[in-house]
Amino acid sequence: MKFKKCWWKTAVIYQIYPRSFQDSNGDGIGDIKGIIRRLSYLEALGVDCIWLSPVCKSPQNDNGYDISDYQDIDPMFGTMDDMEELIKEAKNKGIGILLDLVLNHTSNEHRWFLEAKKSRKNFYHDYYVWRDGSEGDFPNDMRSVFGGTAWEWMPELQQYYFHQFSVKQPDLNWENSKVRQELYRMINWWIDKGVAGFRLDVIDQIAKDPELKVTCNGPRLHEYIQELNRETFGKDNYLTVGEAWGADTEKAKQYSNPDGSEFSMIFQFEHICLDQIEGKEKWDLAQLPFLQLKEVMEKWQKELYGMGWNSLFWNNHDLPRIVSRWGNDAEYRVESAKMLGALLHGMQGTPFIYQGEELGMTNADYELGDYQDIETKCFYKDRIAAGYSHEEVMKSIHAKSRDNARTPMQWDDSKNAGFTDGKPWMRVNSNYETINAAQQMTDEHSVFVFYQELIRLRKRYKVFVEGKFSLLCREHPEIFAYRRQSQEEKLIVICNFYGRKVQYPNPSDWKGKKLLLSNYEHSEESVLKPYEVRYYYQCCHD
Ligand code: TEU
Ligand code: CA
Repeated sequence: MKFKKCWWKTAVIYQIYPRSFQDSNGDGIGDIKGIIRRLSYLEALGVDCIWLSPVCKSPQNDNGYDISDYQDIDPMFGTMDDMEELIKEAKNKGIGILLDLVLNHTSNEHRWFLEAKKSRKNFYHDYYVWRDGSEGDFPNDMRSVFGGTAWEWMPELQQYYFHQFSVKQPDLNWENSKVRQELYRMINWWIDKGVAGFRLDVIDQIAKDPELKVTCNGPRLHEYIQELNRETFGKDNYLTVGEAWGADTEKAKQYSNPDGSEFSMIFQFEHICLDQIEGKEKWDLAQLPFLQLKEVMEKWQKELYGMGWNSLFWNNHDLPRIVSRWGNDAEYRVESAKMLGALLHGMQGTPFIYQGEELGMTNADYELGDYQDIETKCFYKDRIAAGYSHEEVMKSIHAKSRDNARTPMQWDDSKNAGFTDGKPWMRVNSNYETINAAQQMTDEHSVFVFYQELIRLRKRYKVFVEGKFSLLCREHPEIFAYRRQSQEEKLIVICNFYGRKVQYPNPSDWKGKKLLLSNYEHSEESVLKPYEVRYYYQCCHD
């Protein structure tokens, strides 16, 4: 046993999207050597682990989520030696590396697929999901997440293969035990390299059953996950987090069962899907229903208490920037970025910070031609073909494109924000001269210093990890407030979620408690300023 039981309950994770983090060789693309160079920045922030988005060999059709060799590093990112050095150097700083495992599909350039498509009799053919048919007559009407049909015709085999994502991401056939065993061998190989855990890409889609038109939560899903656990990371207390868009709280309890039979935790997306028209796509924008946000957060906090474990996140490489989304990235950028951070970090679970979130980085200020993401490009084509206007479509893209998260990291105010000496693969946000790490590391009022403090507080007071959650001011249309309570400690979190001053209805909630943290220098006691947040704390022994 290398890892202490449940060590990840006190951990804070930082997600790196390698392409956009730090370039070291001037080709305009972030790489592993670049990450190594910035480890001391992460050490200063105080995080325990890095979740590294995929760096394995890939044709980069979906920025590395299309893997052509799980046991090699893409030359764009460096070499296996670089990767080993990263693992070692990070460990020296007390930082673990979480590998992103893409087990639902491979690239169509993976050796297995190249073999599989040679003939129906090939050993690897059954590694993927095939259906007989005739050209143009699809096996059924299942759709790809990136638009269009999920079936691709292979004339040489007179068969279709199944892809939930792009045509270049054929789905693996988990029903074939050889596929599973091969993946387990690969994972154990990475375990031997000294990683601290794994993030499992779209793990709830591995047990698909096209016959039943099922992708999420297929009949054999938990059987597969438990086997995966037993054969690989279950042998020690690795941190594992499964991406599960289809999870409700009941399923989450099973995934994060304290008996350790599946994962440490999952990413669920109920809160993330609130600002879209119900039953439609993320692109179909709706106002955030604030009372519902409180309800959803409360439900997850309560239901998993003692029964499982939550991950806490606002951002990742697929999501728009939270400060632009539910904060105010103009007038109150700093205040609202801090408030949103503190709102989340006061809850029970393991917090994930996405690169640049700790700086209050904003959505991309892009024109159509600047966007690179395959999902955004497919969406634009589909909607224009469906008769939407350019303006309407661009409004959705500005709000929800995955590229909002993928603009290069803003390190300093030099050319290209210090991200690269060359031409960046994607345009740097033009606000880098005012929003950058160098400035914020020396400014005691910065978002960065505030995040440092959030991490420090979580390490210092057990109530952040253990306290039981109860919602305060339930019906209040502008205030998000809650209490965390453990045997010995109490924490009160008070947030003004909007840009107007508001009277806090029950100042007695914080009577006799110490102000631990706030995003304003002077508080007006019972009045909350725009996006104001306060932590109040009390220990029974005081
Ligand atoms: O994302 C899963 C997924 O379903 C996303 O495509 C999601 O629906 C979309 O981003 C919301 O806009 C994971 C990875 O995080 C993503 O980057 C990959 O593209 C995808 O899997 C395929 O591997
Ligand atoms: Ca590079």
